[in-house]
Amino acid sequence: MERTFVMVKPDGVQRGLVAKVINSFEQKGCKLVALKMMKIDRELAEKHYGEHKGKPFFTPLVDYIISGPVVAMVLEGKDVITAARNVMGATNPLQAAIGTIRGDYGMDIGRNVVHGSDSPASAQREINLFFLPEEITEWSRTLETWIFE
Ligand code: DAT
Ligand code: MG
Repeated sequence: MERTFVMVKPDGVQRGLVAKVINSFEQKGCKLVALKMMKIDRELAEKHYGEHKGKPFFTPLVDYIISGPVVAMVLEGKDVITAARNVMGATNPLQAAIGTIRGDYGMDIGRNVVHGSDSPASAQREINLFFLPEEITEWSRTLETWIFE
């Protein structure tokens, strides 16, 4: 079973979209195994977005992600990284399909409501950055055989 790191960004929290965002992943079939509200400090933000260091949007991106509380979570499931990215939609909400989180709730690439890991390597890295092993709850979902063959 794969895991991914997902986060409701500060705009999503400020706009009262936390429950809607979590619901989008739950109704898709992703299993929630960790969840917390937190404020990200600049050091963590710069590590999290390290791959974008040097790009013109890096500093505004870091300023935005530390501008208010976020809700961080770990989701589990077969191919959950791809599934969660599909639930989120394209990076730019203007290009994101209606029916996706970014497509339904966003207007601007710099305020795109939600983050999700883009590969197994980044999922592992981001989960370790945001969660201690004991903050992840292992549990078996009785519904599992109705979601995965
Ligand atoms: P994603 O969040 O879909 O994984 P990414 O990793 O390429 O996208 O970029 C991280 C965030 O940075 C993205 O959610 C929004 C912002 N961003 C990306 N490209 C941008 C651009 N060209 N201009 C402004 N912000 C951008
Ligand atoms: Mg990314």
